[in-house]
Amino acid sequence: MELAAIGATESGGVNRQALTDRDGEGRLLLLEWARQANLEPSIDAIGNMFFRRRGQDNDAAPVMTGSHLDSEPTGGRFDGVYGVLAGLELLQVLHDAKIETLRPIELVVWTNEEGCRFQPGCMGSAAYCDPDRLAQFLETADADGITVDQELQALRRRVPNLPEHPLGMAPAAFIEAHIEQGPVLEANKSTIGVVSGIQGLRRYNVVVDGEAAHGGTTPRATRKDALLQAVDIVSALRDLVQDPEDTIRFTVGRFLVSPNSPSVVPARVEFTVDVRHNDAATLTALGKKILETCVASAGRCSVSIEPVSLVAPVVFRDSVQQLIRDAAVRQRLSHFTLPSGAGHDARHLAQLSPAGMIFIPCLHGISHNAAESVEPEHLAAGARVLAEVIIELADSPKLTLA
Ligand code: HGY
Ligand code: MN
Ligand code: MN
Repeated sequence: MELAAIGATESGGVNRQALTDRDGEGRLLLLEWARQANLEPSIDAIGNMFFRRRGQDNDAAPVMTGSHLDSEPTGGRFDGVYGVLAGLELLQVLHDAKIETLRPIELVVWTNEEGCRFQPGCMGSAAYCDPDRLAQFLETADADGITVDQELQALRRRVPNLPEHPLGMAPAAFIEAHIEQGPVLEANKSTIGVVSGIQGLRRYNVVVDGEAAHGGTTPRATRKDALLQAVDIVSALRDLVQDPEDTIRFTVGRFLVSPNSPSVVPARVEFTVDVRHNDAATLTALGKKILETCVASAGRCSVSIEPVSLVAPVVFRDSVQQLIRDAAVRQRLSHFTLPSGAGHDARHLAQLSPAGMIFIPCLHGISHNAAESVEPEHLAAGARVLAEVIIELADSPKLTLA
C-alpha cells in the first residue's frame, strides 16, 4: 500500500510508468526496504535493479525471483508489485530468522515490463537475456521524444552509485509470483496457479497516411481521410480475428489521430495492434494476414506497418511446475495449472535458465484497471509457496531441472 501511494490515481489505482519520476521513487522506496533486510543492491545497463542475499557458497549461481514496479497508466496496485514484495518478504524473513541458504538469492526489479511509455514491454528482462538488444532499446523514445537512455541517466543520478550488475548472467533458476490478471483461478476456486507457460505475442505500430483537408469544402470523392480508412482497417482486422473458440486475443489499445482538429480531415492515424495466441503457427499465420488486411483496406490512403515485437509462446519446464505444485500440496493449498494470457518477464528468463511462475487469483480477473484487487490470504499463500520453492532451489547444490 505504501508503494501504491507512489503514482496513486484518484480512482484508487496507480500510474507509475517506466522510468518516470514516480518509477524512480518506487525504486528508492524498495532500496530502503532492501537495505533494512541487509541486501546488497546493484543495477545493470538497462536499469534492472538486483538485491542480493549472500549464500554459504556465494559464488554459486543465484536463485532469482522478482517482477516489475512500473505500471500501465490505469494500473492496479498489485500487477508486478506483488512479485517484487513477495520476494522481498522472503528475504526479510530469512534475514530476521538468520537462515542461510547454500546459494545466494537475488531479488530483481525488471525495467519497463509494461511497454506502454516505451515499446516493447519486458524491455529490461529482454535486454538482460539478450544483451544484443540493449543498444536499440536505449535509443527508444516516448511520445515526447525522451529516450530510455536519457531516463536511465536520470535514474542513475537518483540511486547513488550502485555497483554494476552484468547483463546475461544465468541464474540457477527464476521464479516469479504474479496475480493471474484473468478469471480462471477464481472460477476454479483455486488459491495457487501453477503456470504452464505464456502465450505468444505480436505487436505492430500501424500508420495510415491520408491528406489534411478542409472539413467543410472538400468533397467525399477527393478526400484521403486517414481516420475513416483506419476505422475500415480495424474493422477488417476485427473480422479476421473472430475465431469461434475465442482464443485469439486482439487489442487496438492506442489510436492517435492528427491533426485531431474538428474541421480538418484527418491526415494521419497511428494505432497499435497487439495479437496473442498460445500456438506459434497460428500467430505466424495471423501476422501475415494482418499485414495483408491492412494493405487491402487502405483505400486512397497509404499504410505502413512496423512490427514492434514478436515473442514466441513459452512453456515452463515440467520439473519447475512440479516444484510449485508440490509446495502447494504440502501447504494444503488448492492449485490449478494454467497458461498465462498476460506477458511476463519470466518469458525471457525461460530462455536463459529454468523458470516458472506462481499465480494467485485477483477479483474477477480485473487488471490494468484501478479496480484490481486481491484477497490478503491469497497474497500470503502465494508468498509462502514462493518461499518454499525459492529455499528448496537455493539449498540444492546441483539443480537437475530437466
Ligand atoms: O501486456 C502484458 O501482457 C503485460 O501485462 N504488460
Ligand atoms: Mn505484470
Ligand atoms: Mn501489466
